[in-house]
Amino acid sequence: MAYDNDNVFAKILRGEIPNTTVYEDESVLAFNDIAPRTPVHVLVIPKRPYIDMDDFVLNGAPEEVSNFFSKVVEITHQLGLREDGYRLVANTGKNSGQLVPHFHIHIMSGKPLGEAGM
Ligand code: D5M
Repeated sequence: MAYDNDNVFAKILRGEIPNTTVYEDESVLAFNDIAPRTPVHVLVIPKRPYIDMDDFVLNGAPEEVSNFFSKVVEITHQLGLREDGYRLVANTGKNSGQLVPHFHIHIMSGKPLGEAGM
């Protein structure tokens, strides 16, 4: 499957669609989910084009992958989530219901989330 340059997160990265940025550096962008399902619902994406978690982990450079996950944790700290905790979700492929084909991690928190699901 080829990366779709017209997906919504590609448009956000090109500045064609606005977003509410909570963190940005040369390789990572984090912004609020447009339809938050929890009081804190932030999406973290690599700036380079990967379709999903599988694509990212298998085809990204090892330092790029480890840097990304370090940034995700850094962002949870920046958001003040360490003490009460948070959930990370990375929908991957058809069965997951992944809607946007640019790899992203959902950071969800702000209330007790229960056992599973989103
Ligand atoms: O989740 C894709 C997520 O992306 C979903 O929670 C809505 C969110 N989304 C869609 N469009 C936008 C924009 N424009 N800004 C912010 N968030 C957005 P998935 O894991 O693919 O199901």
